[in-house]
Amino acid sequence: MPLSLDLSGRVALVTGAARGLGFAIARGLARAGALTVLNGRDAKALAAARTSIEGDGGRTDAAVFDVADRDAVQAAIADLEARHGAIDVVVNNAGIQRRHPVTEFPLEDWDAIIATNLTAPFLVAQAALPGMKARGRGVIINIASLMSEFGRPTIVPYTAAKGGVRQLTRGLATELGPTGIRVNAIAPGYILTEMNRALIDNKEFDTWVRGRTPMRRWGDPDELAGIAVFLASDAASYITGQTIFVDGGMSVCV
Ligand code: GCO
Repeated sequence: MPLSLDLSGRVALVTGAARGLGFAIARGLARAGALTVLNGRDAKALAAARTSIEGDGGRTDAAVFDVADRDAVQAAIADLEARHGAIDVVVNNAGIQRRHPVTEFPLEDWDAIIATNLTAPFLVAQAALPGMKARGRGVIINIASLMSEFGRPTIVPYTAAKGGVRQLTRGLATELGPTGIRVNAIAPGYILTEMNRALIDNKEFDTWVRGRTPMRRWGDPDELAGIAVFLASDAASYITGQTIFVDGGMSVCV
């Protein structure tokens, strides 16, 4: 079988794609030939992201919906399938982060983190699966985290959610294996994104990340695009249920 990374003819949906990891992954999938649908809740930001990717030669569409709203997800997926005939690849990237000592963590912040980081990937997968099953193929890529495996103070809900994303990936892969639908996860380490701005700007934290990471640096969002293209492609045809850490080595050293 040819080692093909070509995504021509495929339609890929990336949630939370206006900026950061989602935008970098969407651009990577478009560069590999996929018609890439960018999801977010800010139509203006999505339009700017689309212009950037199309200026790069990519083909895009946009889908404005709240990934945590089941009815909105169902309607959006139905609309995309009507417009594009199929959704071949789903990247569940949308995520939020809140940081508080666990004893002071507001329940509404817990609820928001679980809704966006864990429930939403389930909802989007559940909406996309009927079409994928009908076609006998499909790829779901969930964005997990270094925190799927490790903890750190002040981000307990995020850690719980991302631990769940790893198991969601395994559960979906197990149940869907016979259908030809593959489900994998990417676990980023410390990446230079706006979600991490407060950490990047904190000299002490920045020094800790660089010292704790074998490659002695933060990752760039574009360094997540390659693994996304690979997992979406036929080159990964026998890979499912896996979580791939893209973290400069942080997850393997003491
Ligand atoms: C934090 C960060 C991390 C990173 C990333 C690591 O507060 O420690 O937000 O959670 O964003 O998820 O994989």
